[in-house]
Amino acid sequence: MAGEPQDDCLFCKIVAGQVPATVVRETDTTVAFRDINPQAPTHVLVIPKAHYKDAAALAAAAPELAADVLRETQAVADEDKLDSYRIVFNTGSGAGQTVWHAHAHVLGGRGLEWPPG
Ligand code: IU
Repeated sequence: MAGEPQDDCLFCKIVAGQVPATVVRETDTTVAFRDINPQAPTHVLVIPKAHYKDAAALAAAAPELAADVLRETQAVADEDKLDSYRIVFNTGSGAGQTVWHAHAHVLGGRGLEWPPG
């Protein structure tokens, strides 16, 4: 069922505390943790605790929760004192999505080029 934890989902396991992560923020509905393969000095993933396969599914099924995730990206940027930063939701394998639990990448702390690769 939409939103329910999935046994085979790494990020559901992080939410459950079954897989370690460097958590930087947690709310009732979200967790933010540092990416294990950082692409910038700040590279934090913000995820909803509930399982949705990507940002589109999250926004369609639970828009309030999508707003929680977006609000937390701002809080992460504030904590790392970022004036400029990028929020990325890779959606679909062609866009580089590899983990099928919606997540926002918060990237900052260095210059970021446009367009992205
Ligand atoms: P993507 O947008 O689905 O490609 O992002 C998945 C991210 O999850 C990617 O940047 C990985 O480095 C990151 N990640 C992680 O932080 N911890 C893990 O145990 C695994 C992946 I597997």
